[in-house]
Amino acid sequence: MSKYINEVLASVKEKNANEKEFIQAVDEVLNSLKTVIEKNPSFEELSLLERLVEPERIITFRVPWIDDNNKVQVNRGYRIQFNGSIGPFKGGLRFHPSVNQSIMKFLAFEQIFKNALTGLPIGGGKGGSDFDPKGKSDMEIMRFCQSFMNELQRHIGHDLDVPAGDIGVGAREIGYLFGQYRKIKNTYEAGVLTGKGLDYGGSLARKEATGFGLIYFMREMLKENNLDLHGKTVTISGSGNVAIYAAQKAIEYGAKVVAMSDSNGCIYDDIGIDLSEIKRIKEVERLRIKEYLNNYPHAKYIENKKGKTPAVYTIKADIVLPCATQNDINLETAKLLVKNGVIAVGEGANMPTTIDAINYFLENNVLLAPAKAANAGGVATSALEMSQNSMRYSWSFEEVDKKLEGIMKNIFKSCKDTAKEYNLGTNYVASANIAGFKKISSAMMAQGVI
Ligand code: NDP
Ligand code: 2IT
Repeated sequence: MSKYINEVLASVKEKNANEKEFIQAVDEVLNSLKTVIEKNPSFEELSLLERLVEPERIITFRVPWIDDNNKVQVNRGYRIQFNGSIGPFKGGLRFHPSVNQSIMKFLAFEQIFKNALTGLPIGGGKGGSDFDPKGKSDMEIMRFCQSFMNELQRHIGHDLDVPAGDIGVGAREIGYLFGQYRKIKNTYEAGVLTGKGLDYGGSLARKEATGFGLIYFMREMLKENNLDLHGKTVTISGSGNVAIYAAQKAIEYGAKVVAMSDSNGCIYDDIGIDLSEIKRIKEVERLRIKEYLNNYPHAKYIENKKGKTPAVYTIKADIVLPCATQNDINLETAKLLVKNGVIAVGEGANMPTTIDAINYFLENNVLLAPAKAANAGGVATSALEMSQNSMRYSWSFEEVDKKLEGIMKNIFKSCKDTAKEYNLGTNYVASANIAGFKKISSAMMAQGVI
């Protein structure tokens, strides 16, 4: 690695010593950039990397709300506005008890590169709260969202920062957040949030976009390597928004999805999972995945064991799609997957694979579709939602889906072309980082020392 990169990385580790996820995300990106940095001495002269790893702004705030027992609860809210050089800050909101500043910063940092790869004018941001939506009533969710927006509204806007969903935040939460924003601001600013309901400015195909986009990317990556999805066995970690629509598109392309999971465990259905039942359990009833066995008693439920490989990864598959959370696949899990013959891994989640596991996959010729590229379909379609809001117009499902497919094909092409230019073989992890970095660095350099 170049001396400059080493120095910046050392300083990131020192300054953010307790932010292990953020350090991991920076480490992975900076490690990919050696050749690019060495070719451009002006990056060091103008401290470009030091600026790139420092968020433009971090906002943290108190979120007090009243639960159904009239008890006052307090959570911590965040919005990280990491890099606005190519457009308004853009990225999801995550509501999960594990949320902390490190997780927010890693997500916002990755979002910069992902958003650049889409080719659309969106900067990188992320936000959320350590609020746990599990077991909360609908009214508790609403009161929490309203209180969260009471503060967040000061910091967002359709030309400033545009949040959307992520773990624990879907159409219901976006609805409550949007309602509160509209009430406080007394204006109909549709493009301030994306992932809205279809009745009030949402885009068709946004719900499906991350999962569909992941499979479009996977299709392109497999095609480039003379493979396809047809007849392949697929396992998916997670059963939320990304997992469900990745499963739908994979099934449409002739793959057989045999396992899906939630944080408690996985279901294994060797005939192929009935996705309409998963949608009922997760999207409508909001129940645990093991409920699947009630109507499909031939299926198996395997519970996760603390500290052990998540159950879903113990099942043999050709294609594995981590669509749950970060660091889901560590080295031990990667070794098991390789032993079981995996040919491709598609990262629907953000940073689902640890750095040593990534390296192990690459050394063992597993095709790896990296999150920043492969799951960019969600945010890209969010940007299409913003366009439609600005036009006060909406496109059909087919129109949006076609644009999404085109965007994912372009993203794969830039990963492929960059891999070729830098002699990276099929290391799309590095090539996605380089392709994203090129666009951001060029915009930052053009805009002076900011
Ligand atoms: P959802 O809340 O809809 O679903 C999350 C799924 O992941 C659930 O099945 C959940 O299980 C599981 N999960 C969450 N946290 C953990 C954990 N700590 N351990 C094990 N399982 C967990 O979220 P999304 O589908 O929207 O997001 C999934 C991933 O995709 C995230 O990494 C997100 O950042 C990423 N992503 C999302 C995009 C989007 O448009 N929504 C776009 C790009 C990336 P349980 O219900 O038991 O918690
Ligand atoms: O990680 C992500 O890209 C998202 N959660 C989607 C962000 C968005 O603004 O649609």
